[in-house]
Order: sequence, then structure tokens, then C-alpha cells
Amino acid sequence: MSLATRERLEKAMRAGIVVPQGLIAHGRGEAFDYILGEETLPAASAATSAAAALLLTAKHPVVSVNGNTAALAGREIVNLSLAISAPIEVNLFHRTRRRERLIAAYLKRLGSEEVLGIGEAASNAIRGIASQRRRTDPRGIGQADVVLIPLEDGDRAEALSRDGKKVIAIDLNPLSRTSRAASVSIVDNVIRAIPALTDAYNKMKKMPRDRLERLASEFDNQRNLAKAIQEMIQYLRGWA
Ligand code: PTJ
Repeated sequence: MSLATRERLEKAMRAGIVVPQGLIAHGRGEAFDYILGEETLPAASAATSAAAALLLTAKHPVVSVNGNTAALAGREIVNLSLAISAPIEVNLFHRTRRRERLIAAYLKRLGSEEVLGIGEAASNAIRGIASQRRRTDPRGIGQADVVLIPLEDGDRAEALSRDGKKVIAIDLNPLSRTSRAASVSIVDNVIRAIPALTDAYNKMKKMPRDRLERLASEFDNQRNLAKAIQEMIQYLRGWA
């Protein structure tokens, strides 16, 4: 992982976008990235195609953003949101008005027209979540059928799935509750995964709808997670 990435996070923490806990989360992610060889492996690419198929067939897709994601891949997230015509919603675990506004302002500076989930706009609640993460915007995650949640803790992925929404997770840890609960888990770094998802979406745009629906419905997330773990083992075997 580059020093520049760590510096970017540190700077974003001093600016109030990232919380100190975000640096700990990043350290956990880095450890998993090392055992992937810091590159996108085939299981992640397969999940990316399934995620693009889900997004292409969704009625109301929404991109959820937290502090780490904004700091690590803000520009890429804005590009994805524009490419797939899905709104961005700020959803924070450590929620404060100041952080919501800072993140929304940052994403707007990068080209996002509107950012949902700010202040009173986050008036809905997801059942079964105790944290501030339960709050959602009725125009965004509240009415979404597909939600992209990069770099999350497990509670919300489980609750969103219980509410009948399809969840696309991006998480370097294939063992996490988020990865297990999602419909499609991309085991990769958000820095690589978001542009890859935008590319896949653009390439698959012209595919017939029935083929996209098949691609999405035939994707077996648990099996693909097992494949991601196998790829990690294979990479480590090379070193051993
Ligand atoms: O900005 P907030 O207030 O919403 O808080 C964000 C954090 C990240 C602090 C909060 O969501 C959190 O504590 O998350 P966790 O429970 O630490 O989970 C983060 C997951 O993301 C872990 O499984 C990490 O392995 C993984 N991860 C960390 N960095 C990356 C990553 N996955 C993909 N790309 C990364 N760069």
C-alpha cells in the first residue's frame, strides 16, 4: 500500500472527513490487501461483473459513502455515480452534522450534483440497527432496490438484506459479516474496485436485459467468497 494513500487518509482525518477509527479500519484492509498481492484477483472480477449486472437491472440503485470511501476513492465514486445515474448518499457510522456536511461538500467539489442523507433529509430508519447508520434518506437508500456499500461494518449489510434490498459490498476481508451478508461481495480495495465497476458497467450496457438478469441471479456469493479465499491461499503458497 502506498505511503501516499496513508497520507491521504491522515490528511482527510485532520480535515474531519475520516474518523480515527477509520485509520484502524484501513490497517485491517491493508493486511488483507497484502495477502491478495495488492491486485484484483479473478473472484473480485467475477463479483464486479455480477455487481454491474445488478446495477444495470436496478430500478433505484444508490451508492452509500462513508468517510474512508470519500477519502480513498471520492473522485472514482462520483464518476461511478454519474455513469450509472445513481445518487450518492452519505451514511456514517460515527455520524455528526459536521462530518456529513464536510463529506457532501467534498463530493460536490469533485462533481457530484446532489448528495443525499444530509441532516434532516436522513429521516428514515432501517429496522434492527442501533447505530447512527440506521438513518437513511427516503429519496435514496429508503427507496433503493440495490445499494452499493463500500467498506462497511456488518450490521447494515444484514439489515438491508433483511429489508429485501440487494447489497453490493466492497470489502477486502472475505470473512467479514458484511461480505457474508451481501448479495455480491467484491473482495478488493475500493481504490481498484470502484473504477473496475464503472468500466464493467460501461462495457455491459449493451447486453440484453435477460442476460444481465441471469448473470445477477446465477451469481453465488458464498461460492465466490470461497474462491477469493482460495486465491489468497494460492498467493501465500507462492511465498511459502
Ligand atoms: O466514516 P464512518 O463514520 O462511517 O466510519 C467508517 C469506518 C470504516 C470507520 C467504519 O465503517 C468501520 O469501523 O468499519 P469496520 O467495521 O472497520 O469495517 C471496515 C471493513 O473494510 C473491514 O472489513 C476492512 O478490512 C475493510 N477495508 C478497509 N480498508 C479497505 C477495506 N475494504 C476495501 N478497501 C479498502 N481500502
